[in-house]
Amino acid sequence: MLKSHSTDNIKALFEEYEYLINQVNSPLGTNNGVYERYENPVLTAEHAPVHWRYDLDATRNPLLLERQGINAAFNAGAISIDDRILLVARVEGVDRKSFFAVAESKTGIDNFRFWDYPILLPETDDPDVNVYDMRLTRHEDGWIYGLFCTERRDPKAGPGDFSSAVAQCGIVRTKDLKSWERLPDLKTSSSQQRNCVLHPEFVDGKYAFYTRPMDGFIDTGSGGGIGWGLCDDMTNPEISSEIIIEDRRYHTINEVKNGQGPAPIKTDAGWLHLAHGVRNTAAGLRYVLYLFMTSLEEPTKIIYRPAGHLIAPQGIERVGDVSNVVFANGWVQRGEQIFIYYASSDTRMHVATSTVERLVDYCKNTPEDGLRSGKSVEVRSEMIAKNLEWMKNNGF
Ligand code: M1P
Repeated sequence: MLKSHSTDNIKALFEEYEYLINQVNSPLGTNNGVYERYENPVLTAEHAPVHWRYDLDATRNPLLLERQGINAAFNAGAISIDDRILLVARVEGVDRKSFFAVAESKTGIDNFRFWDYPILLPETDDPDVNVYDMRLTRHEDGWIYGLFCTERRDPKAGPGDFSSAVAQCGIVRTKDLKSWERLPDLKTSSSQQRNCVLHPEFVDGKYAFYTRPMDGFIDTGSGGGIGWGLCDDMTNPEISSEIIIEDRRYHTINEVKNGQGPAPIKTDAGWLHLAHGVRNTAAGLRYVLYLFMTSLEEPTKIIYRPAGHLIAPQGIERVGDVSNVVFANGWVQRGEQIFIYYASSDTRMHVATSTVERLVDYCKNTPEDGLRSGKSVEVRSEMIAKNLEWMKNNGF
C-alpha cells in the first residue's frame, strides 16, 4: 500500500532501517580454507540513511515520496581507525552520479552505518563529472591519501557523442576522513588512468604509484596491466616514467584488463596484493579478484603469482547493474586477520575474512598459470599422484 506522511509511517521507515543496520552477519559455513564469505552484504543502497532519501517535513512532502533515491553502494575503500573499520563507499544516486560516503562498523562484518553527510569532495578548476573507486593509503608521511577516478566528458567527443569520457586519477588527503584537501590530478603520459593506488611507503625517497594506463575509456588498447611510477611531490603529482609490473596474458583471468585493488599489505614474505582481472565471454566481461606478491626489497618484482581467481562472483553476486563482476578497492588488516571488502556487480558490498598466514600460504603454494591446458593437467596430476599415495598410506 502506498503511504502518506504520518508520524507512524516515518517511524516505520526508521524502524526498517534500524532492523537492516542491526542485522548480525554470519559466515557461510562453506569455505575453501583460504577465506570465508558472509551471509549478508555489508552495504547496499538500502543502507543509505532515511534522511538522505526522504524529505521528512509534512508540508513539503505530504505524500511521503522518496525524493532522492539511491541506486547502489559499492567499490569501497577501507581503513581502520582505532577500534573501527571505515569504508569510503562509492554511493550512486538514481541520477547515476557517484559520490563518496563514509560508513563505519566496530565488527567490520556487520552494523555498517553511514555518517550523517556524504563527503563533499573539493574540486579542482576542472570540476569532476563523476568520481568513484577511492583507494585509501595510510602513507608513512603521516597523511591518509585517497586516490580515485575522476571522469569528465572527452573534450574531443563529437557533438552527438555523449558517452566518450576521459578517466584520470584524482587525489585527496585527510587525517580523519572528515576534512579533505584536494591535490592536483595525477599527470602521466597516458590519456586514460583508472585504478591508481598509492604505495604506503617511500621508495627511493619518492612516492610510488600503481597505475593502469589505457588507450581508451573502456578498451585498454595497447595499454593495460598494472603499472608503476614514482613521483617527487604529492602537491605536484607527476609520473614521468611508467613501467608495467603485472601484465595481461592470453587465456588467463586478466587477458582483457586488470587493475590493482587496494594498497598492498606488508608481510614478512613480501607485499601482498589484491587485484581484479577481466576476461571476455559470450555473456560479456567477467571480473574476478586475484592475489600476487611483490618483493619487499624490490617492490616492482613479482615473487608469487598464483594462477586463477581468489574470488569470483557467485549466486546473487552475479546479478546487478553490471553483472558478473566482483571488484575490490579496500581491505583491512586487524592483527593477523584480513577483511577483504569486495563489491558485486556494481551494486553492493560484501566482506570475506582470512588471515595473513592463509593468504601468504595461498600465494606461495598455489601453482602458477602454466598458460595451456596440458600444463594444468600435468601440475594437477602431480598432486593427484601424491594424494593417492597419501590416501593408500592413511587408510582412505
Ligand atoms: O563495471 C565494472 C568495473 O569497471 C571499471 O573497472 P576497470 O577500470 O578495470 O574496467 C570501473 O569503472 C569499476 O568502477 C567497475 O566496478
